[in-house]
Parts: sequence; C-alpha cells; structure tokens
Amino acid sequence: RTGSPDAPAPAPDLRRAAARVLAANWTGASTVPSRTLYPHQWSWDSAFVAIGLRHLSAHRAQRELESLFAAQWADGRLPHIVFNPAVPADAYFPSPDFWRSSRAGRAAGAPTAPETSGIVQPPVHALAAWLVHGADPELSRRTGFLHRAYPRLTAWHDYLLTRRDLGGGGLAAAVHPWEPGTDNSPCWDRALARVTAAPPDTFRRADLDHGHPHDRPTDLDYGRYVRLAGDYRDAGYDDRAARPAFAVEDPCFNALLIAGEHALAAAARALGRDAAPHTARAAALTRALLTRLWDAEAGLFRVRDLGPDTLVGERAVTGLVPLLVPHLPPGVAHALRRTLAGPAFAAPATRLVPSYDLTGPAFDPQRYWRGPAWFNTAWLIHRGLRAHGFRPDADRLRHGFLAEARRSRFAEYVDPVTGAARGARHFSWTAALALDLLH
Ligand code: 9WN
Repeated sequence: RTGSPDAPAPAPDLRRAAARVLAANWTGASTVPSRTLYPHQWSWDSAFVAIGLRHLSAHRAQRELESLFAAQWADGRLPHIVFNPAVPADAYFPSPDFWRSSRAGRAAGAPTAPETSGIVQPPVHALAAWLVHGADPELSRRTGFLHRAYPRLTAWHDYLLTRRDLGGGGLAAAVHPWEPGTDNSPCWDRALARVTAAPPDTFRRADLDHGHPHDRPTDLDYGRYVRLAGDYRDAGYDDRAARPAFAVEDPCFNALLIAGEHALAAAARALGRDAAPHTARAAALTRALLTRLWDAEAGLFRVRDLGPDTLVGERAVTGLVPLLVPHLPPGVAHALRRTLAGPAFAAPATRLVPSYDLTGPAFDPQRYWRGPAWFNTAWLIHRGLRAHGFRPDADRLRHGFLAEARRSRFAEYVDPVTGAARGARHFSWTAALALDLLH
C-alpha cells in the first residue's frame, strides 16, 4: 500500500484512466464488466456503467441501456446476462447452452435472440435511465431515449412487483444468489444449506481460469448455484410454476426498486404522464421494506428467508444500502449512519464499506461478498448519505472510494482491512462510478 486514504486523488489523471478502462471494455453497443472474467453484458453492471458513461458521452450511455432493453423478455424481466455470440462458449460459465433461454424460456417470453440468462439482477436501471436522460435532456428528446425507456422500465418493475412477490408482503424476491448480485454473501448460507449441490463433474468453472480460488465462491457454492439455475430453467423460468428451493427478500434489491419507482415518477412527469402510480408504489414498497426487513435493535435492514419466513441473522452491506431510499423515518436514517460508523462496518484502512460485518463469524477479507469492500455498494451508500444530509460521512466515503479506485487500478473489490486489490482489475463499474464521483 502506498499513500493514505486522505491523500486526494489527482482528478484529471484518474478521470483519464477511468475513461480508458471504459473505452477498453466497450464492445460497440455495451460494456463488459471485465474483458477476462466477465466477457458478456451484465444487467446491473450496465446500469452502473451508464451512470458513469453519461459524463463522457450521453449517447453511449443511452446505447448501453438500450442494448440491455433489447434483450428484455415479454414478461418484463431484464435478464442478468446478455450473451455476446462472438465470444467462445467456454469463456464464461454458465454459457448460453446451459441457460438455453430462447428455447427453455419461450413460454416466459424470452427473445429468440440474443441468448440470455433466465434470472435477474437488482433494478438499478430506472435510476440510471433518469440520470442518463438528465445528462443531456435535449439529446434524450431528440433520440426518444426516455420515451422508449419508460415503458420498458415500467414493464420490468411490473414483473418484479407481481411475479416476484413470492412472500405476498409487497416486496420482490430473489430466487438465486446471483440475483441480488452478492453471490456468496453469508446472508445466503442458511437458505443455501437446503439446496442439494449439482455434482462437480457436471460443470466446469471458467471463472477459475482468471480469478484466484481464494477470491471466488467455493466449488460447493457453485454446485448449488448450478442446481438452482438448472431447476428454474427446467420449470421454463415460469415464476408461477417454479417452486424455488431458495427465495429471499434482499434489502438492497428492494431499496433499488424504490429508488427506481421515484425515478420513474420523475420520468413520467418529464414525459407529461401521470406520476401518481409510481409515487404510490414507492410509498407502498417503503412501508413493506420497513415492516418486513427493518431490525431496529441491530440498526440495519436484514434479509428475509422465505423458506422459514424469518429474518437472517447475518449483517451485510446490503442492509445499509436502503439509506438511499427517500422519505425514510429520520430515526432509521440516523441508525443506519451509526451502524456504518460502528465496529461492524467502519474499515479504517480503506474508508470503504466491507460487504459483511467485520466482527461477524463468517467474515473473510478476501472471499468475494464475504468481507471485501465493493465500489458499487459504496457509491449507493454515498448517494444515501448525501440525500439524508450526512455530508461529512459522505465526503469521507467519497475520498476513500477515489483513493482505493486509483490505488487498486479499478479493482473489482478490495480487502477492507489492508486495502489489497482483489478480483478483476480495470473493472468497469469501479471506473464508471469513480468518474461519477469526480463530477
Ligand atoms: C454472476 C459481473 C457480475 C456482477 C455480480 C458479481 C459477479 C457473476 C459471477 O460478477 O457475479 O452473476 O460470475 O461471479 O457478484 O454482482 O454483476 O460483474
């Protein structure tokens, strides 16, 4: 480690370096998260990328989102991966021949092309689309961007609020640990223990060609991911027929849905439409989030495991992300701020937020979502701190973010204790969100 988190990052250099990462990862219509580890288009990555790209080119940011919308299923879902047919099948697992979306997903409305996965990721897209529109409203009007995006995004949220309200309490559920985007979080351990892993000789992990085994989920995790995805596929990705062995309500996923409904309300107003359905949905979702997931004693939001229908004991960064929800009761916002500054989440070396409780039994500073600090969750929390007027906390997090992004060469994640870079380098959302924080 060199330098200290307090040393200001040289802004023009960092901006140029971030722009270079995004240029190198641009395929012509969208951005890959990483040339090596993730050579296709990912759903929530593209939303974060668009948020940064809008500062370089609002036009490219529009294309980023529209290439994802082009792969939307007729039932409204935005798939978590859109596969690039030019990339060899063995470059990433699970590949299109595992998901078989165009055949297995036909009844659920999968497109005939491109091939996609059949699961989803957190709904950052409405927020991203609204920010991209705001970067150049005149261009957006000329190209019809917001006008085309609005019905797509409404259909996406409709899907989540109807087909995915598996708990019946007004929140959207995830049916695979890849869906909340925090694959091997300790929050999933209890639910995953009920899943019989697919035998290891039935698949080959391409991620280990590029990633270090200690930085990645285990083989047992992968066996369970494969089983769950395969079962969902075999049920035709039909949420009315599938009986998922894994079903959870995640606070980050639902907080983003709320932020997205607020963004859609703003978009509706800009388009001269009625914003009331979106504000009503945002209010109902916020009530459900507080009723179903808030833990006042712990000072953070929990995951609800819909198997036993109880809250999960593990504390993760995703329980702090709801800070970005507007109109939280002031007591809740203050409690979240206190938890962030407390021993479980304050990582003095990096000033970033660890993905999991530093004092928790499953904490591992290296392994993916079991401790390492990620830049997208830091960006979301930074946005929440600012929105609630916690300016000094927000500024500290912003400095930590920019210092670590620079030092780690835009790593996928960093060890929250030592600051050592982990996972991929030149990772797209790290570069994109650094660009955003520099503006
Ligand atoms: C599975 C692309 C994605 C991110 C996820 C992150 C990781 C994939 C993987 O990479 O997940 O979707 O193969 O590990 O956990 O949040 O969107 O960057």
